[in-house]
Amino acid sequence: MGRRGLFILFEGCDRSGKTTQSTRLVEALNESGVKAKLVKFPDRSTAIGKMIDGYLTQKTQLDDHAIHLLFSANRWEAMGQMRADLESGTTLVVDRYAFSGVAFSAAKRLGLKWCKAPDVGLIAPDHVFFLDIHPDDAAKRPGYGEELYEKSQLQLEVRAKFFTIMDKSWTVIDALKDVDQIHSQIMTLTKRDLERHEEDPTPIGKLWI
Ligand code: 2DT
Repeated sequence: MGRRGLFILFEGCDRSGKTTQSTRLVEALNESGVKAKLVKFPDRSTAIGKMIDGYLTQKTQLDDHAIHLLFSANRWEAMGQMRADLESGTTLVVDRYAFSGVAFSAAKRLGLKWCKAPDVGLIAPDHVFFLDIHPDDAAKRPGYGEELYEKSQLQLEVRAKFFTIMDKSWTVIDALKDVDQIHSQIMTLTKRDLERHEEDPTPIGKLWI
């Protein structure tokens, strides 16, 4: 059997360029012959995702705990497909995951331990790229402020929470750098990861255990 795919994750505050960079990485990997697929959380297309979308676009209101659990459930419902893709050799490039879940809910004052619990056992990423932007700079980018969480004070707290939950497997990238420069840095590191995995494959990991 061939090697499993890698799980590359992009995290960061709103308008940090995650969607641009994750899309470009998938395109570049596919062009270089590495089978790769983009996955985005929340996945607003499912029944759970539609509830999340209603909340984020401020059509409905939900208790902070309830929405936290819906975000987690939205990841759990994707696990079967993600595992199948990784096992069949597809590299997954993921735009937000459980770390966003914890950072946003903890910024809303839910306890860190409580926030992490529902995501225990999810597939763990192999490498996390954190696109770091100060909320004052994010606020200058187009489209900022359209959704519920795009407020500078909350984003400041989210950013601080991300820094408390990240570990040495994360790469922090200055999101104000040139888009092409960021892309080539990420591509170089991803190729290095793929080479290491080719020489010394590791099994799919689990979150927070
Ligand atoms: P996008 O703008 O990237 O679609 O994100 N969020 C996201 C949470 O609060 N918890 C989660 O588990 C996830 C994945 C971050 C929509 C918003 O939803 C927040 C921004």
